[in-house]
Amino acid sequence: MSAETVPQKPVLLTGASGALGRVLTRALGEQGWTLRLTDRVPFPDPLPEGARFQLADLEDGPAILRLAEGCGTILHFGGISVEHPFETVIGPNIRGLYHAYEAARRERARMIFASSNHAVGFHTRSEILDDTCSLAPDGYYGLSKAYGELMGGLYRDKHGVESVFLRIGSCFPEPTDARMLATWLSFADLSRLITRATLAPNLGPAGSVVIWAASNNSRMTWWRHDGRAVIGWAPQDSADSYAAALEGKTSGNPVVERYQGGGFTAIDYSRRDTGAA
Ligand code: NAI
Ligand code: 15L
Repeated sequence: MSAETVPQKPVLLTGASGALGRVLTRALGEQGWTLRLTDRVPFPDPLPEGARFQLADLEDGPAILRLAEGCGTILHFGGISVEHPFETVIGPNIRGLYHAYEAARRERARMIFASSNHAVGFHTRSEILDDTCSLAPDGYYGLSKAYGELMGGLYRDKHGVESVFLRIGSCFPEPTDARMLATWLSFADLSRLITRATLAPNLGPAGSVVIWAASNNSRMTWWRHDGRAVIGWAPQDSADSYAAALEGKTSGNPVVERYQGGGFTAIDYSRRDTGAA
């Protein structure tokens, strides 16, 4: 196996038993990668050759440090993945994130952080965002992702830890509503993205990049300019072929339709209007 397709050191994947963790385990396993998988629930699939799984809670700092020993990359996909009350989010997504960054610092590993479009979800759909746009979380979940990107900045500036911040749109087998005609990321594009983010020899002078992680959807007019050229990634799939079936599939809720974050923005929404002009 050539050094250009397989990382030299093992790769730690948190959230391995989740939807995207399973997709990545299969794809990266097929590429011959040495994977250390972890989650707080058992891994439900057969393990690929070169992979080993260990149950651990992200809130158990020493366990995460042990799991990361010798790893060159941490794919941090574990945690609460949709909107929940603050008290539910804080342990896995804030304390757990801190443990993952401490492990990256100790190992001098690159962090590939599954951030989310919900870190910027309260930007309106008429805005075009660059990777330098202001954070605008649309709930406690999005806030935890924004915090993760800020924590990555701290660990870069203070400790030299490299980070790839993936602002993932909607990564599912296929798009299922009109919003996803913009935000959809195919599983194959995700796997190629993780491959490039891991194997890129460096992340440029800044030491971190933001990626708008969506496929090549012609309706993706909200996001532009990111670090994809630095890591050598270009999405190959597109939601466009689903347009005829999904174009009319909207929510009917003016708040949901106004903002990029869609349904998450309307959860526990208590303004009396539909948002800032
Ligand atoms: P998922 O909910 O299927 O997987 C998350 C995994 O994290 C689960 O297996 C869960 O058991 C594990 N986990 C939760 N708390 C934990 C803890 N305290 N300790 C150890 N493991 C814990 O979510 P999915 O869809 O696979 O997403 C993966 C990552 O990508 C998440 O961080 C999510 O926020 C992010 N993301 C996903 C998007 C998508 O469209 N699927 C979009 C944007 C971001
Ligand atoms: C996310 O961050 C979630 O993890 C995922 O379940 C979807 O809700 C996605 O965003 C989205 O915005 O479609």
